[in-house]
Amino acid sequence: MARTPRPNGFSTRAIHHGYDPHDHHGALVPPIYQSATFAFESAEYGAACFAGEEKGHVYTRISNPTLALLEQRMAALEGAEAAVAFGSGMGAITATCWTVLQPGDELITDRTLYGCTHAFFMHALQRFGITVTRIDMTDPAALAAAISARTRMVYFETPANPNMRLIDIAACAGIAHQHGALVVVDNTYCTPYLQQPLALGADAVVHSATKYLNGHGDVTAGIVASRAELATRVRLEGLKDMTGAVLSPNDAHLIMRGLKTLALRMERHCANAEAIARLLASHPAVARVHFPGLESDPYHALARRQMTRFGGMIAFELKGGLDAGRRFMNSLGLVSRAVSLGDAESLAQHPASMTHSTYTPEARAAAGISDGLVRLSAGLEDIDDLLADIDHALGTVALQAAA
Ligand code: 3LM
Repeated sequence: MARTPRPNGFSTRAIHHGYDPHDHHGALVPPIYQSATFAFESAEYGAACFAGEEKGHVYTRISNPTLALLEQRMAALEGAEAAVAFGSGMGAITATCWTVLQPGDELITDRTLYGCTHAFFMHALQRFGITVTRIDMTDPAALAAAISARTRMVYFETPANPNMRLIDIAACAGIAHQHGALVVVDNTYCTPYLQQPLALGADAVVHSATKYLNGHGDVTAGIVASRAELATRVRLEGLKDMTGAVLSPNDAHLIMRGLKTLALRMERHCANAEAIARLLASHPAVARVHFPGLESDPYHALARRQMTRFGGMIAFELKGGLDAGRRFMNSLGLVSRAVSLGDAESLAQHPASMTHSTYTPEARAAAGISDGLVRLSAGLEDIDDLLADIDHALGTVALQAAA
């Protein structure tokens, strides 16, 4: 009896998908095609490639075999037909928006977004005649009330950077599709290991691959994953002509190296974050912890529905506000004071003066990003060392408050 083909699991896809060493002299690790251009067998073949009649590689800003393998793997992990790689997450986000949106269109987004995405929407898209409407999308009824025939795109992060608001992907996608709008979800915080927005109804997923996907803090990169027709448009318009934000083949190789351990790393990031969140929640110096893994968190039930674990990111407020937050950060020894996230090293930063300083103070307040908020990316270190460092820094804050 013939064996029914069983789809490969997540890590098997992350390690093997799209590559057979025997097609490449037995090289176990895919070769890096570090070439900007590709020689044509004949003038006719080159012309046919340009006309789209042949599928050969022409120039790395359009396609490259090393980038193509990363793209196939990311599509396989996100459950997409296709993916496109970029030189940064902002490259992926801007290329998607420039490809899809036109003057007169409306984009609806949540109030909380990564600072540079917010700046791009408010300062660039609006300048080119696109209306950006910011709502509280944690309530799908607010989307239902705001959306209209002019709405071309609904865009959100979940969990949102930096304050861990969660948005119901299936509910918002359902509303958006009734009005013919495209749903784009930034899946950077979760990676496809924890959350699969396309399976929940999103049309496109964008990533800063700089973060967990690479996981080692040594590359900037971005990914868009979607159905093939949209990905081709994003490649030929947003990437090739509008942003030119191409990824280098060497960096694509590093992302693929990171993907091999993505599942293992995410489990450890999640476990470390859960332990840190519990320490923070029980400490007298802490006013509020934003982490969906805590049963008391307002997004706990939604996280259980649409994520497989709660992720590696935490935000929290200290009772002493901004001053206490600064003192906490300056008292850390093992945890680095740095922006970015998803690295092996644990990182702490202050959104109001760093990643989200692109907001006006009023917009930050409306998004619930208080001046005292501290963001922590739980790394892969030994949990006892992390807890000791964080507990020591919290103790410094508590001592100062008592003095
Ligand atoms: C940060 N974030 O520290 P790149 N989407 C999300 C992100 O968090 C980011 C991007 C897109 C941070 C970077 S701040 C100066 C450092 C949810 C980046 C953009 O272009 O690869 O950085 O991705 O929160």
